[in-house]
Amino acid sequence: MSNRKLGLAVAQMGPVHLTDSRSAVVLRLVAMLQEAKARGAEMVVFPELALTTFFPRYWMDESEAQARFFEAQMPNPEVQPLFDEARKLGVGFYLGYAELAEDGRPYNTCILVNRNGEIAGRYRKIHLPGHADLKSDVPFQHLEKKYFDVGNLGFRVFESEAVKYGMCLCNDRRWPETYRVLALQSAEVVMLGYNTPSLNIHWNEPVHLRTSTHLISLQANAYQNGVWVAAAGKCGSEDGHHMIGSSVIVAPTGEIVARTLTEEDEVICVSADLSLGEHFRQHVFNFAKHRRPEHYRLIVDRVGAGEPLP
Ligand code: CDV
Repeated sequence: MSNRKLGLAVAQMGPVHLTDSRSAVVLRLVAMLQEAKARGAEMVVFPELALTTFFPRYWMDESEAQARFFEAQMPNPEVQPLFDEARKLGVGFYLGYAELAEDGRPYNTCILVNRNGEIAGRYRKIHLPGHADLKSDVPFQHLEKKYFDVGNLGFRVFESEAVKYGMCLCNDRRWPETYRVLALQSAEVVMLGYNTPSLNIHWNEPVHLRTSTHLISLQANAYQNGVWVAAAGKCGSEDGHHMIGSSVIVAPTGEIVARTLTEEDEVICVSADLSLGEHFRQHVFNFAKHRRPEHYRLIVDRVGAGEPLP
């Protein structure tokens, strides 16, 4: 078995307020990239929609949202310093942002940038939570279904600097299908960013469960797929709207090996032994040997739960 190590960091972000400029946010990202590199990182994971506040909580016209919060080019002059620093330091990163694609379609997107500062992979969020209509009886909205199209690139694995990376975004982390599709492409590390409000506007969920279900999803899926999972949150109170922290790096054992302590900008970093994932994939989760896809048909044939099979 190989003994391959990856310096893997998660750069959690504290709040980004409505009045914060992109340039100010990028300065924070650059500072965390530098700290991560000094602590041995080769890959740094930033949150979902890292450049702006979590704007799907606000109702506005799509055209206004796109003008204020979306990027039509990546990199663009405001974000370029992050790409430049990555190349200078020789460190890669994952970054979530709102993308206005060339054809004008809006996506909740993340990119993989390699150690040369080049975009080496792109993912557009598939599991979009929330609603598209205005809810008048809740303290805030969750309008991802209004502002974003469902991602059209699938779950893909990108090999960069000899590491196989899978990417997803926030709500995707709660769906086992996400990780399994990536693991079937031999992903070694799954990277994700998230913005998870501490209050659930859809049903009355105790606040502690928000963190508990976040961690359960990451830990179970890391273990069941033999992958490292690196999850970066944007957290704390954005203009009075609180989001959970608890950004983590999870080993293929399902154990949390690093976890943030604060709800502010904070870097955690580990030396991730990629051979640990190989161990699980060759034994208990040896897919080629043990999977029985002929008995999993319903997973792709049905969307919602229905009647028992005849
Ligand atoms: N940004 C997200 O996708 N947030 C969801 C919330 C709505 C539950 C999440 O799964 O954390």
